[in-house]
Parts: sequence; C-alpha cells; structure tokens
Amino acid sequence: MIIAISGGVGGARLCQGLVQILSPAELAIVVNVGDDFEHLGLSICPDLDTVMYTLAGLHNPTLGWGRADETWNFMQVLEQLGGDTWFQLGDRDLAVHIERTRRLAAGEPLSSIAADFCQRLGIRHTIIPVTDQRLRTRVISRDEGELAFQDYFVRRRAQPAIVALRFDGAEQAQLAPPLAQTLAGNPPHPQPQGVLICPSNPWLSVDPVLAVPDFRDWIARQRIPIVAVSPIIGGRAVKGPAAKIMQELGVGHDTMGIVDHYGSAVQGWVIDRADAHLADSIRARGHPVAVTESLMTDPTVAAALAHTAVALLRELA
Ligand code: FO1
Repeated sequence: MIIAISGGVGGARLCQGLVQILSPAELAIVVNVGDDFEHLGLSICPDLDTVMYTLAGLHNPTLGWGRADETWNFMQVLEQLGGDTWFQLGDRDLAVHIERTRRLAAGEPLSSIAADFCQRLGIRHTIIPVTDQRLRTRVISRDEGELAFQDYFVRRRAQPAIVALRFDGAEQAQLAPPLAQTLAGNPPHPQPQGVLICPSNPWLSVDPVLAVPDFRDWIARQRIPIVAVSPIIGGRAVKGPAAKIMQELGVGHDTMGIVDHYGSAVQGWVIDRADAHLADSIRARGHPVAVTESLMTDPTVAAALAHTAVALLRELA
C-alpha cells in the first residue's frame, strides 16, 4: 500500500497516473484540507474536489480545477444580484458544494462524504481528507496582515508577499478515521510500504497535511521510504505560485529549495530532465534521484511519472 499526499492541480495529475498503475488495494490518496473554506454559505473543499474530478475524468483540463462541460448560469445571476463572484462556482460544481454542505451540517464526517461521492462517481480508489476537523491554511503577508487561503490565492491572485504560513487547527486535528486505519495497516488493510509526496506546493499543499500531529508522528516513526516528485521544473512552478513563494520565503526557487525544505524526511527524489544538472547535488545529500519527464501534459506521461516514482519507492523499501 502506497500513501500518496496530494494537493492542488499537480498532485491531482500525478494521482491520475498512480491510479493507472496501482490497484485500489495498493494506493490511498491523502488530500490537503487547508484550502477549504466557507463561501456564500457553502463548505468548499477545492483539493478534494480537484482529485475527485480528475480521477472521475470530469475535471476541466485547462483550468485544472472545477469540471469540464461546465455552465455558469448561477454565477451570471449572482453577478446581477451584486453577489461575491471572485470565486467561480460552475453549475455542476455547485451541486457538490450544496450537497456536501448539507451533509456536513447534518453531522456526517468529511471523509465519509468524500468516500460516498467517489463511489457515486465511479472512482474505485481511496481518497481521504487528512482530517475531518477544521484545518485552515492562513497566509501571513508582508503588507496586508493575515489572509485566509482562498482570499490570498484566488481573490488576490497570490500577489501579496508571504512572510509565513500557519495551519489553524492543525495541532488539534485528528487523522480522519479511514486514514488512521490505513496507516495502522490493521487487517484487512494492507501494510503501508511507502509514502509518495505528489508534485504539489510543499508550503501550501503538503505542509498542512504533515502538520496533523498523528500523521507527522506516524511518518517519523515509520521506517518506510518517502519519495517526493519535485513540483518545480527548471526553476519554475508548473502551475501556481510555488517559485514566487520560495523567493519571498528566501529559500531560492529551484528544485534544491524544495529538496532542502523536506530535508531528511524525504529519502528519494524524482526530478525533471530540465533539472538533471542538480541530480549529483541531491545525491550528495544522500538521496537517490530518478530523472524523467515530469511535465504531465497527458495521462500517459502521468502514468510514466507515477511508474518512475513507485519504482524508486520500491527500490528504497
Ligand atoms: N481557482 C482560481 O484561481 N479561481 C477560481 O475561481 C477558482 C474556483 C474554484 C472552485 C472550486 C474548486 O474546487 C477550486 C477552485 N479554484 C479556483 C482552485 C482552487 O483555489 C485551488 O485549486 C486550490 O485551492 C489550490 O490548490
């Protein structure tokens, strides 16, 4: 059983590769919830939905988030009514938010709702939010104080300079029950053999997951290997503000900055051919490195990248 940690669009894309080469019994996808927020009275879980839509083949390939074949009648009328339209909610996407909000209000745990939605969308693989409790990424900006994540990321288009991040609620957050069972590996759950950190933004998408104490402790206790796929190619993020954030945090903006961020927590690295010149520096830090095509332009590349990452994990196991 491989535990994949995913957030954002890059993470979802690698998950699309992973599900092509691993069976549901061999993979569990743990998703970031730090981007979740309440908006227009709705509980919105972008990273869960992005992975769910991607694995269901319903995702919008150009935007990376939201659904394909979407219509925007709700947003058009909301605009006419003077409502908040900075966060775009498509008509089909809206049904997910409305039904999830209803079930959460009725007391159903987020992980249970996620499992049911996936089952209804024909997804056989397991997608689990890291916690069912409230955990929210807060962005401490240089000039505008503390911002809620989606305010920073979408409304302000990631323009404010970041000086720090904090994960509100992380210290009190418990592992979502299905995740606790998966990590424990109690029969019938197979033993976890490795952790794969997807090419998500380490600061925004992975750190909130690792901030959950029981997950962090589990990882620290395990002797199982951890492999990460760099989200930076040739010093640039494929999508999103990772490189900009790295510069604002003063950690450089190339793959070495990512390697240093995870330090010894990650044993093996998968990097892009454009960064092959960095392979020796990474190996000098004691990390095996696989160099491959990591720009997932289509599901075939995603499957090949997944294969390379899983092979490295298995080599280290
Ligand atoms: N990102 C945007 O840049 N603009 C949007 O209007 C937007 C709407 C949206 C709706 C549903 C959803 O699941 C995701 C959405 N996202 C939007 C992306 C979202 O902000 C990011 O995917 C994650 O929060 C960061 O990984």
